[in-house]
Amino acid sequence: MYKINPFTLLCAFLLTSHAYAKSISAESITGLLTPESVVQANNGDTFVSEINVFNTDGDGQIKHISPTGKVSVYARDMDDPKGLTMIGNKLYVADKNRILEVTSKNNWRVYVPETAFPFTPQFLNDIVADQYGNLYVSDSGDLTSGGAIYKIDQTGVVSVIVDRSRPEVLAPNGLWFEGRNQLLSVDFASGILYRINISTGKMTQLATGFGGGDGIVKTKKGKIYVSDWKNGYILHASAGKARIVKGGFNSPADIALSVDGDHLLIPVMKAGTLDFMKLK
Ligand SMILES: [Ca+2]
Ligand SMILES: [Ca+2]
Repeated sequence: MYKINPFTLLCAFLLTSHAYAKSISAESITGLLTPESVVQANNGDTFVSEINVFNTDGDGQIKHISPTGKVSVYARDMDDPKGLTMIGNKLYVADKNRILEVTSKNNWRVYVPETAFPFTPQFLNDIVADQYGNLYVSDSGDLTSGGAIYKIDQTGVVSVIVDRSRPEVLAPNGLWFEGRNQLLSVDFASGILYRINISTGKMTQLATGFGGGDGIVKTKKGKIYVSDWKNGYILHASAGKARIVKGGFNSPADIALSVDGDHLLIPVMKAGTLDFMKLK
């Protein structure tokens, strides 16, 4: 259920890829309400966060898309839900200034309230899990100069990995858990992709030119894809630079990898769609 875990990806591929590849992967899901993030469970269930109206509380929700493409509301009454990730069957949601835990349909609670953060969050954005059940969440701050990346341990305790005291931290957005102790992170203000050591907070620049960098995906083969929300591109990192894979998306947000590893799932925020892009 983690965004990257070779073993679960393999299991999911063996169990579900046949049915999945013949169903929703060929389509674009339309009529979504300002979709921001997407995650796919091993059984092919897909969840999309819908901000609906920005800065309007109570109108956000999570939609469920079945492996056959049937769309329904899974959890409602959220504020501006963005990043999504899963630990087991539970869904974790970065909802503006707090983290929510969805245990089943229409059943959610506040997992980490605003007051549990060392600094008041302004714009919680992406969220990822590691194999130990820790969560990592980005706060994009005012989207130009500040923000932070936090770790949330299995007991819900929040600690800082990096914050605005570092000049590189302008508006952390997309995250990807990598290896045993690293995050990939793209900054929405600078368009720079970093690798971050979770223990030390050391940031290493990997590549530049991602514009309004939003979501990150790393494939089984190690290829890194990033969405550029501001300029409508899906890009990949190559020799320190962003290279265009495909353009023309109207604000592509937090992308994910399908469980079969063959497609990018792209919430296209201003178009209100979830697009599927086959990877070569
Ligand atoms: Ca809203
Ligand atoms: Ca995002």
